[in-house]
Amino acid sequence: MEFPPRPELFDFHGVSMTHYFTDTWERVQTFKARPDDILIVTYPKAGTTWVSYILDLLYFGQTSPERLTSIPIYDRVPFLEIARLPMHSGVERAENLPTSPRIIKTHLPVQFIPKSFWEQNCKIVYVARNAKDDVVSYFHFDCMFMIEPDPGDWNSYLKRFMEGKVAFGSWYDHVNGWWKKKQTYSNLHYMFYEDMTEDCAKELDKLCSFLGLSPSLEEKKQIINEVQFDNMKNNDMVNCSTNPRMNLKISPFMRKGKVGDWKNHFTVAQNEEFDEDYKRKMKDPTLHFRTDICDGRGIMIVTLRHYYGS
Ligand code: PPS
Repeated sequence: MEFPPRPELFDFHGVSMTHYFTDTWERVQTFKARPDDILIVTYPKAGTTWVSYILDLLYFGQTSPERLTSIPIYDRVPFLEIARLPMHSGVERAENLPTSPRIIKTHLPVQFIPKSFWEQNCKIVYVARNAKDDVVSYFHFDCMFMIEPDPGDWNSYLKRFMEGKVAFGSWYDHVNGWWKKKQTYSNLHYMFYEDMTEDCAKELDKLCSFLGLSPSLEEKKQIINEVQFDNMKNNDMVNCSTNPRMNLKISPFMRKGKVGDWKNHFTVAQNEEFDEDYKRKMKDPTLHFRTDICDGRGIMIVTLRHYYGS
């Protein structure tokens, strides 16, 4: 398949963007949110698809199970600011969602969120992932996704990530901006990829309590099973195998799904430089990220204990 040329990054109101995310800007900004809309917000590669699938299952898994096998997750949970003409834009897809609630995804930094979401006091779920694993995941993604700017080699990519010269700008500004918003906007649930990996059941409970949902124990077990990495990787409706712009031979969308994979990519020198820079940018002691957690066996035991007792 012939892929179109990769887009250029440009400065858009202080944030690096490509035209794919700004072409429908007016329509994004004037989007009419409804009070029961739920917005999933992430910096790219933080676990958007994982949480999108969980929310979709929570709301529609029991009532419309046929959705799960017939509609790809990116159509069930549209990406608000994407514009890949002549296809329907993210805004159009969101507007045409037949569901209630509508679950919508965005990667926008907090200052770019359409004002109707605030006016309608919509529930917002923010997912954050530690910067080191995020940049590794983003690098592999940019290598294989032809609508992303050319990533170049790993070393230059890492530098550009630190400078915020990737689509959606600075990871540091994004996670901090949303963390700060949480202090004044109570309908915001801020969650971490690492916590999900460590104890998905606990995070699911917290999410349900935020959303005001009380699924049965059986339903929760089903969801936990359904959203396990291997099950999602083998599920064509969520693993992006239906997306023609992704060259999955270069890297799968569901790549490793691990905390700590950065250790396989960062050299000692890169790690030292990254840590120095990180300390300068991440001054808020209340926002803490983990770049390591216990191993997979530990995780499974934690999850099983949560449901079955020790
Ligand atoms: S995107 O393109 O921004 O929407 O990507 P996003 O979905 O945010 O992030 C993709 C990364 O999340 C991993 N992932 C998971 N990890 C663990 N468990 C589950 N169930 C899961 N689902 C998605 C996915 O593998 C990507 O991370 P990497 O590190 O590249 O594997």
